[in-house]
Amino acid sequence: MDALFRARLFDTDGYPVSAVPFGNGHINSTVLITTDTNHRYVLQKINGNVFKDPEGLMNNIAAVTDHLRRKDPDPRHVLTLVPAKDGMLWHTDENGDVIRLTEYITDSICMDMPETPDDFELIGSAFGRFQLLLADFPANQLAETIPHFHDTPDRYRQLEEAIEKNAAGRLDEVSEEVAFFRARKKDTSFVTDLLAAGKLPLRVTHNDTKTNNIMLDKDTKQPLCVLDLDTVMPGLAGNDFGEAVRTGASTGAEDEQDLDKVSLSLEMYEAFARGFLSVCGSSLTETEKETLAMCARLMTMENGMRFLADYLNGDVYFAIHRPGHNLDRCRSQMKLLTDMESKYAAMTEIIRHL
Ligand code: GN1
Ligand code: MG
Repeated sequence: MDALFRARLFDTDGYPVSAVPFGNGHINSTVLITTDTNHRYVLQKINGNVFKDPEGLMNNIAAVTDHLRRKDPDPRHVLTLVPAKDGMLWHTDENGDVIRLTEYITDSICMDMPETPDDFELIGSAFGRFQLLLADFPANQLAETIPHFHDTPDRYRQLEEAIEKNAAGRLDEVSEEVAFFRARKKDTSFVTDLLAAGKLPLRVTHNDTKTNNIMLDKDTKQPLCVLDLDTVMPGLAGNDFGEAVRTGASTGAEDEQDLDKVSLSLEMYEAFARGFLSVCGSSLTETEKETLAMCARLMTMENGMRFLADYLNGDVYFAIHRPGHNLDRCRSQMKLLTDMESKYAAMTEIIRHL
């Protein structure tokens, strides 16, 4: 997209004069815009292959951010959409792609991985707070932006479909990976069965609680603002817990090629759990708390299966930055999951203890 040209369609403070790629997201394309008055904004093109109802998605974000702003009006604490000059909250370009502009959170950083347990405890409390602030948001007002997003059995089915199609002709290379997930098929329905049996409540959740989806103050590293609200929709509290643990409590990057570096840090896990539960623990049911550790395994397995399916499909979903990138991501999730399985007793004990 011609980012500067797009940014100029919005009601900015000053005239947009520079545009540089921004962030490490795998889905939307993101650009940092600066105007001649030195005001900064974030411009994003919503990936229409992934989000089939971008207008429903934008209405979700407008409603959710309004709700959050009523509870905490600090502009660094909640994402602010900048309207287009025609008064719309987004711009639809000639290809039908939806483009949005948000205020840049001043003096902030984001980390792909937390550096210390203290960082991660704070991030845990921020995601816990996010969930708590949305506890009274009417969930039926939210569009389901990606149906079956954390339906792990359905993710398994999609992997089998990708294996069957073998669209990119890569199946021969990945027999070990395929066997790994097939051996764990029975685990996939652990929480969806509880949900179907009415034993877990649906809440308004974030659903993509990667560490880099939160902005921190650049000096104090205090969490400021939760980003990437595209998947805010009804979901399970445990999945927000699990997805954060997957990214922040791993000792290696999501795409680490040296698998010796990838393991679960119980210290980081405990720090996150402490932060998360200190804020929203009292609002969770006993069953929800009992599923938290398993949700960390499930989110790791789910992402591993998604990366493998995308590799088989020819890298059509996640942005890749080198050949085999999705396979590297898949393998690091497999290593992390194996380590979580061996530490599962300790993981559940930590939750019980907290
Ligand atoms: C995507 O947009 P980003 O990079 O924060 C993905 C998540 C995956 C994650 C894996 C809408 O998140 O579900 O867990 O990549 N988002 C969507 O890194 O599919
Ligand atoms: Mg992101």
